[in-house]
Amino acid sequence: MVLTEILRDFVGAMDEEEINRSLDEFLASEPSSRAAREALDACRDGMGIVGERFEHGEIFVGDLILAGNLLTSIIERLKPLLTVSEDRDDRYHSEGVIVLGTVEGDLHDIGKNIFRLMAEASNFKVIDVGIDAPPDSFVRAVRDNRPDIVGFSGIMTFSVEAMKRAAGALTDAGLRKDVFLIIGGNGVSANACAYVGADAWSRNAAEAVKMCVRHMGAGRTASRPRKQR
Ligand code: B12
Repeated sequence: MVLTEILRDFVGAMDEEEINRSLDEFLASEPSSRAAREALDACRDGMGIVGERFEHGEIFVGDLILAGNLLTSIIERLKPLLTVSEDRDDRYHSEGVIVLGTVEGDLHDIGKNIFRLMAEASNFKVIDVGIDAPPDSFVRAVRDNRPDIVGFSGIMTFSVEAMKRAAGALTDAGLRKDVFLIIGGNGVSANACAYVGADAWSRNAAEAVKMCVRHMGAGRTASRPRKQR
């Protein structure tokens, strides 16, 4: 088994001791940032296993909290590698502004925080409205900061409805047309993207940051100069 698969299984089993041993071994091999992102993806798959175990009644909410803390500590250790990249796309520094938040009713923020970390590493300024963010908080943040991009994070099934409400609130406030709207989280899909009326969707933070960088590049033409804030 390759190390990423081992890591996925230990995260799935929430075996802290083995996770740390695998991570020690991984970091000692002086991995590239691409390898670190693959390790993180493997941990996310491991969280999928944790979710299934919860669904089957093998583990309980307290274990979800523990799993969340475990993933947060893994991210802390991988952080130095996640904020650099050998990809040409990622090295492009965009200087865009993103308003980001986990939509109303949803308390999950680990994925959102990974996206934030990676976006900041690509020189985006991120205004984070936090978790369980009502539509109004997005409207206020967009009005105050005139971002280029708005990101909705959501992982619960009902979060797609909450995203739709937040997008509707931006439209009602006359702000939707001024921003590139991207949605993310385990449950998002092309269908969800169309339903919410977003411009893009992703279940992978690194890919999503690339989309945002590309959007900034595409937006900066002579006829569409950089926003004045
Ligand atoms: C850890 C966890 C928790 C922790 C969260 C801690 C935290 N600080 O976030 C706690 C204990 C709080 C929790 C609570 C609950 N949870 Co929970 N939880 C999980 C678990 C195991 C992992 C989530 C996670 O962190 N994944 C890892 C991250 C990295 O993945 P990600 O979020 O998808 O993020 C990636 C991408 O999607 C993307 N991304 C994320 N955000 C964004 C935003 C943008 C703009 C972009 C572009 C990209 C992007 O980038 C990330 C990295 O690539 C999942 C299982 C699973 N399969 O995910 C269940 C899960 C989500 N939880 C679930 C449930 C049921 C609950 C509770 C109701 C339990 C309860 N009875 O109380 C509560 C709900 C609270 C609420 N109202 O939100 C269900 C949801 C069912 C559903 N379909 O709605 C799941 C799927 C478990 C299951 N299979 O039953 N949970």
